Amino acid sequence: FPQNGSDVANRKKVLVIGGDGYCGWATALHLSNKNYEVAIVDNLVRRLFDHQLGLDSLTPISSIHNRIRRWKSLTGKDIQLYIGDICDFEFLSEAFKSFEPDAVVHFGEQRSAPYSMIDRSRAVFTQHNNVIGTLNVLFAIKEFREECHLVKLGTMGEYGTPNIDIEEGYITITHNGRTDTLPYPKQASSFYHLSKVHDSHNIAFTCKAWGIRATDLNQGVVYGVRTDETAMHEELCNRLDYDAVFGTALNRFCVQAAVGHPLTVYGKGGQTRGYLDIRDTVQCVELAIANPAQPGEFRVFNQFTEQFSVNQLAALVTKAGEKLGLEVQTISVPNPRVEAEEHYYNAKHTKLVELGLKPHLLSDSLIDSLLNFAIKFKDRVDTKQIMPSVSWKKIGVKPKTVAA
Ligand code: NAD
Ligand code: USQ
Repeated sequence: FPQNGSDVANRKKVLVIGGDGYCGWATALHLSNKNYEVAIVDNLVRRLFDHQLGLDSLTPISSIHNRIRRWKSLTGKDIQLYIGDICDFEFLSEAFKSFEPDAVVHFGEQRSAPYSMIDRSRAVFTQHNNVIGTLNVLFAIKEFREECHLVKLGTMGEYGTPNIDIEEGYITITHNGRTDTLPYPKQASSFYHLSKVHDSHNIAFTCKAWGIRATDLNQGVVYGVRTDETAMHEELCNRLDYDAVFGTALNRFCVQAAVGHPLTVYGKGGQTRGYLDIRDTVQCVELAIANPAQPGEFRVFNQFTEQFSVNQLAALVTKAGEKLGLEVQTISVPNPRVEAEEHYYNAKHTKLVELGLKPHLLSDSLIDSLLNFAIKFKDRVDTKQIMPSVSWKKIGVKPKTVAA
């Protein structure tokens, strides 16, 4: 589908940092399909973590080069590729100057809480990679592309689990007779989640000081694997992590059910979080780009569609598994994390809905399809990677391996 010159000139240019990862790959394809001009920045460190820790995606994934070639052959659309580390400011500057983005979507961080709690060096790597990477993006926008809108992936985990309702970014407080609207208190509970808190503060400050326009998407836990675009060809298939370091709750439970491993509920299982389908991740990011923040505005959206406790997820997967003839057991695993296991949780999430989000709520059919996906690839599952091996309390300075 060749583009004529004026079309190309009018298309919004979006730089997707972390575009080879789970959320980033799905988003890059979605935006390209929606006729945005897309470039991916990634240093492929996520693939390196797999090699270093002996892990692998449930689904076989193609190299980033083959992914992009396949996309071009199927749709005629180009995705540009900049391989490099955003902590390297010279590399990032060149990518900015050559692509001239109108929006930057920043997924490019070390995103696993357990990874950040393996040992001192991984804790330091996580905070350095995430905080300095984001600072560099802020400086690049200031220096080369002042009007560019930053859409930054934050996390619902920045708020922790307070005993009051969680607002979207800000809370209005009356104290000693005076009232102000202030950033909502942050109580993160891993070095990873804390890196997101530090990012949010740096972004808020630069919006105020330099007039940068930014949207912080405090995303909940993502589940699912297929999006319209990644389902078009096996070479476009997304990654699906099920191991105890990078796998997240519902995705892990579906893979565990498929291979006959008991579902690993940590502690009492009352831990409640916001969750969303990966098809809604791509929708939310597109909505944020299509409706940019104003210059100087630091906008915060809570990006999830439903809340579940870990016990509720285990019950849903058990029911869906039984329908498919699987015998699903659940075990209570001593909690490797330090977190509340029974708590109040009620988080607002209306701003993206106001912008037009049409959520894909968790349904039996989604769990069925995720389970069937897991069954299809069950021979690729290394069951030794399922039980948690990273402890929040036992973290120390000594370099650790996490092999079973
Ligand atoms: P992912 O690890 O699959 O993808 C992140 C990508 O960023 C990887 O491809 C990695 O190679 C790249 N990257 C990391 N550091 C980089 C650097 N310094 N320079 C260039 N590239 C770099 O993670 P994901 O699950 O796709 O998450 C994406 C973002 O969304 C993260 O910021 C994460 O914190 C956030 N998020 C994810 C979830 C979830 O459930 N997966 C939930 C909430 C928020
Ligand atoms: N949990 C279990 N059993 C498991 C795995 C997890 O009980 O086998 C529990 C955890 O203890 C925790 C909850 O489920 O209470 C969620 O854990 P998770 O591993 O699914 O998610 P989390 O560590 O919070 O991190 C993931 C992503 C991260 C993102 C975050 C969004 O890896 O990038 O920021 O979800 S949120 O949880 O809203 O902060």
